[in-house]
Amino acid sequence: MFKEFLDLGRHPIANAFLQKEEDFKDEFLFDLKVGLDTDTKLVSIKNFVEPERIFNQDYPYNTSNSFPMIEHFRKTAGMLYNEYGNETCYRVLEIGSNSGTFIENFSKVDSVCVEPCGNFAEITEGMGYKTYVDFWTTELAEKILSNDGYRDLIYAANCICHIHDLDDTFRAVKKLLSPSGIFVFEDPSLLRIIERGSYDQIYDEHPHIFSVTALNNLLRRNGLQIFRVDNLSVHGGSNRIYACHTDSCLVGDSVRYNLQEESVFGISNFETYEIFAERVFNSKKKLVKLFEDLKSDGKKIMSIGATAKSTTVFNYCGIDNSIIDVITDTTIDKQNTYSPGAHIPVVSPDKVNMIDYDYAYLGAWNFKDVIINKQREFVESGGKFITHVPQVMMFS
Ligand code: DWN
Repeated sequence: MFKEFLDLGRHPIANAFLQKEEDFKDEFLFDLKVGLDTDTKLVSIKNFVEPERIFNQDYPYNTSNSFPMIEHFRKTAGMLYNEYGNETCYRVLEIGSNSGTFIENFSKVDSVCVEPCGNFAEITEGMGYKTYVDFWTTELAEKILSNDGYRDLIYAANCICHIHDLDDTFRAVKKLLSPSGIFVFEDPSLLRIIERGSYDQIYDEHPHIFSVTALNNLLRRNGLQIFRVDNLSVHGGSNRIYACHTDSCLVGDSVRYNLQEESVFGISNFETYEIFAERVFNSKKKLVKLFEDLKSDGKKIMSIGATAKSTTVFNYCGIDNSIIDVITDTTIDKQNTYSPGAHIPVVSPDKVNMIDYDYAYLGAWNFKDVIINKQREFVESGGKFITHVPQVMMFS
């Protein structure tokens, strides 16, 4: 049974940046409500947005724009190759290959990409990787099986939690995975989100927020089994899940440890989510009050990182251009646009003189250290940062 616990109000598509002011009136909005499935323990949003509205030719999030993520994928690929690879048998498939930052570490001959966003599929095709421009389904898995054969490694980063029908997703993996193959995927951790109050990880692109507990239930009923879990620091705390065909591998201690940690934390108890919802509401009240106080003192505020996360914060908290003058982002496709829903101008960092501002809100708080390092002059001239994770605060 789906039990709702959080109502974040009306929201736009988190990455649908608007090209011009005339586009504001036609903006698509939906009710962003969140609940727990009391049977599987899966946390999901209530109203799924059709994936074609989100993942299409105009999808702007490009992993290549975040140096820490390029490094993360290089290291991940190296680790997987060293620990599970074999020179004679390593047929890879990446679901949601974006701009190719993971797959570029693997052979062009044996690797296959799946990417529904045409703009990114073109990039991996151009790099020499066979790319299916499609959504991940059992139908597609059957097609790949007949064209390209079984896969020894199926990998997906920040992608599986984007897919509505998880049973179909896992059945599709089961079909295509070689008998001794592994399915490795990483997504934000529900436990870390609740712990850190980072409700901004909830938006249209994330119809599900995964706990290891829920994944264990869902994978099992589709003939797959988790055998290892790595806790990662990326994106504010993610889990990398390793799964195999049921009974084809030994279940490691990390699985028991994570399930136990989540159980002690209360991940299956509805009360945990009611407390989280209360915390989210208080976070909004504090952030809005802080911004209002700063504005009434005549302070100038900008924001760094036009993230999907900041779309959630700005729309939930009703923060617009009267509070935040401008957002900077290093992604070319987001520059010279307006942020979804809040309609704050987004520009290249070169267009903003940081020392003209008193405060910088961290839309990309997950890259806090990298960003702060680049902003020494801002801090030396008295500038301060604002974040809401793990709590609403200012710091320099
Ligand atoms: O799962 C998802 C994750 C991986 O990426 C998606 N559903 C959408 C997206 O979420 P996000 O927009 O919250 O992701 P990031 O990785 O937090 O985005 C960081 C943004 O900040 C990028 O647009 C690049 C920008 N940036 C910047 O302007 N200056 C990043 C750094 C490090 C910087 O110094």
